[in-house]
Amino acid sequence: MLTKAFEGSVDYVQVMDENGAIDATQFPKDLADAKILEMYKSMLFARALDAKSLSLQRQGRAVTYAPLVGEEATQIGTAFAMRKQDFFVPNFRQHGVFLARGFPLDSFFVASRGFEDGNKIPNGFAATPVTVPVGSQMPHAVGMAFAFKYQGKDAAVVSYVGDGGTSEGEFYEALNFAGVWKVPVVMIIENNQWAISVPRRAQTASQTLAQKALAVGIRCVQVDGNDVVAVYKATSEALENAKEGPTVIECVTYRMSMHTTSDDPSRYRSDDEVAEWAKRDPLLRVRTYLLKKGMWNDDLEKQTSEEQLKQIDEAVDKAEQFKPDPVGMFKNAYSFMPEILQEESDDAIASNFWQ
Ligand SMILES: Cc1ncc(C[n+]2csc(CCOP(=O)(O)OP(=O)(O)O)c2C)c(N)n1
Ligand SMILES: [Mg+2]
Repeated sequence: MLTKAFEGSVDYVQVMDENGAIDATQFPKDLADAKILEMYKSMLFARALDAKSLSLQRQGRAVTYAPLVGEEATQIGTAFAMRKQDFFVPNFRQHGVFLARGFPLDSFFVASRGFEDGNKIPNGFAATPVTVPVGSQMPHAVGMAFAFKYQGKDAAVVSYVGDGGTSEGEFYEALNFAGVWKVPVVMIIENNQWAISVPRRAQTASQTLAQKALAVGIRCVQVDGNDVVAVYKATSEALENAKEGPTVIECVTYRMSMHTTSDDPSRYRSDDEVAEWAKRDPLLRVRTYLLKKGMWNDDLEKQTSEEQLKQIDEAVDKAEQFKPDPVGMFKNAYSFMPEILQEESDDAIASNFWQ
């Protein structure tokens, strides 16, 4: 006897194409154009913030920076779908999500200067801090979602992982646990095609990254990650369903810039590839859509950009006036102060090293 032990497939969803045209069969019923306009402004803001951060780093006014340009639809679409009570678990590239959820802009720039004080999550802001060890945030996200379920909370966890991150053991462990316990977690795979210099095709032989969820009984979908409407739709649906269990959403997008400011992508990828993806710019299609609807024009774009830049510049000024605790660097590694670190800290204070 031969029967099928398992059969599965993964849907791909695009609602707004590269030309701003809508597939009416996929358009979310509750999504007003006013919200698409807000998302567009938020995407513009994320891009402006990105350009400013890069410029500050190049001037020696900020530490290493991981650009988000190209990934605005994935970040803003997911951020707008989240409810206030939902918990956001980032890796290190979701500056757009932080800002769209109301993280203080001046704190963002304090962190950019390399001071831990800026990474402090304000009271009531439902997020963990930036996480650099790839994949390590995933078990935390699933553990938190387990706690929410146990406590009967009406909240979900929305966690982010890169295409490279989906090869980590912690990703699979988290995925398996989430499936078994049916916890309220939405895992966003921000597939930007590159893990530093390792391309997506060399990362895994899996046809999609989303399908990794099928092996552990989790619903999954792949969306055009440069289509903010598709991303918003998939995330909203996953959150509505979170009480029933987890969802994995693979957002297919592209890292238009370098991995971080320490990287030079021209050494490992072609200009043609970048140019090809530039045609699928996530902002361009929303702009076209809003122009056609008569909800946007060049004057509004100029005015909005000026206002956003002013807001960003004011935050940078404030952040540059921030005086960090000079021995702060000794304080955040342990929950207690080991003797040897205390000695180093005392020596540092005695020698006034920062003056
Ligand atoms: C456990 C671990 N291994 C290696 C690194 C170095 N590293 C930092 S980011 C990165 C690639 C991550 O790629 P991906 O998950 O696709 O996220 P992206 O940077 O593209 O957003 C690597 C290897 C790290 N931070 N942590
Ligand atoms: Mg990547």
